[in-house]
Amino acid sequence: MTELAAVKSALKTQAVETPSWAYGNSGTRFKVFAQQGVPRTPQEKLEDAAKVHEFTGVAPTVALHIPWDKVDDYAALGRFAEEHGVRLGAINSNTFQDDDYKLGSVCHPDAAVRRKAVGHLLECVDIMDATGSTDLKLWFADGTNYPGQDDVRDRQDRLAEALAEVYERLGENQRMLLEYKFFEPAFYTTDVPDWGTAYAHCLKLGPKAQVVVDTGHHAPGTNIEFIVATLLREGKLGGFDFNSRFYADDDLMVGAADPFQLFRIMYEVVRGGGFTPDVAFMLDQCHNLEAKIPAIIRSVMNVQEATAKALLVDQEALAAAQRGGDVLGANAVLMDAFNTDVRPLLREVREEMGLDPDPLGAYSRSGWGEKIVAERIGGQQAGWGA
Ligand code: LRH
Ligand code: MN
Ligand code: MN
Repeated sequence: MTELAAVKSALKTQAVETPSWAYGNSGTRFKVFAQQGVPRTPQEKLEDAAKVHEFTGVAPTVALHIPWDKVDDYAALGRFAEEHGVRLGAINSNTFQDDDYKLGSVCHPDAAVRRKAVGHLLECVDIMDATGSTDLKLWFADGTNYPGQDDVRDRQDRLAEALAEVYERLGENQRMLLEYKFFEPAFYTTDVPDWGTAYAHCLKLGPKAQVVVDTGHHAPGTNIEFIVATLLREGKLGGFDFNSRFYADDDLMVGAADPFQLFRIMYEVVRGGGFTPDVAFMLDQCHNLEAKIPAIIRSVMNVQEATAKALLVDQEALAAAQRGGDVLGANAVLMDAFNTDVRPLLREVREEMGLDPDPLGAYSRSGWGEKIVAERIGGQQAGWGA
């Protein structure tokens, strides 16, 4: 039988990192529907993130995206975060919004453009030094649109060279998380399209290079939990960018499209011993229609629910059924956990943490939503859909 106290204490130590860009206005290439009260500065994004942490108790860090969150003094921004009860988390690089990067960044055929891109990545490590962030999250939009456009093998060499230079610059307690995505904005080849390519680069680089799984970055039908299990077995799972998708990289609230998939992923995390600070649970979402802070609170709760269910799997009973070749029995053990209503358990966990058992209700009653609408005029764009 699963020990309930152990499940509860694991849930209390879970940490979900929220992304600064999810607090700003975002949209699609068709339209950004601006919302009232959204942050105008990185500091205001941190204030909102602090509210998510205040009401959930499990969102203590905030990921930054550079240059979307550009400030003069990153150490001061880190102090600002701490004064508000949160810390700065992963530094996300951006080598995809500059005109120079039309044909790629670190894989660009022109060495001068590659230099510029690597310069940005090194600057991100400087920012990590100032903020105390341990993770550099790299996602490259690099790729090609047409067969023959560039040499795909040479592009891999350029990528490896750039990554090696950044890897060398990493400090003792810093690591790089390499994110893959199968397409978009490139439509023919993408230079880091899948976990295998990311894994091969990370393996060559060394222990400080890890793969990050963005749940929205796979072809439909991909068995993401298998990738998670494999990366954990190899000691190469650095973390997640959680979101959900119906079609492509939709960046919808995690657990909204397929809570069963999220449960299966979390089960492999638990099974593979990945429930440690070495595996970062980050959100990477955009809230184009829905109110942002409540959507992020909801997302954190969705991660908690999937985690609670994964922790409730009776692993002994499962192993026994598996050993005995009891296909239906084994499946039933897993489904029993998935079908458990864990909301009462999570309410208890929150009460034991000194929180309101209903984070969304508590946020709504706090008046923060009305306050920011009244005080913040002319909110900032997240960076997407600009
Ligand atoms: C790319 C991505 C990557 C970026 C973020 C804003 O699609 O998932 O993580 O940094 O979106
Ligand atoms: Mn991502
Ligand atoms: Mn994405």
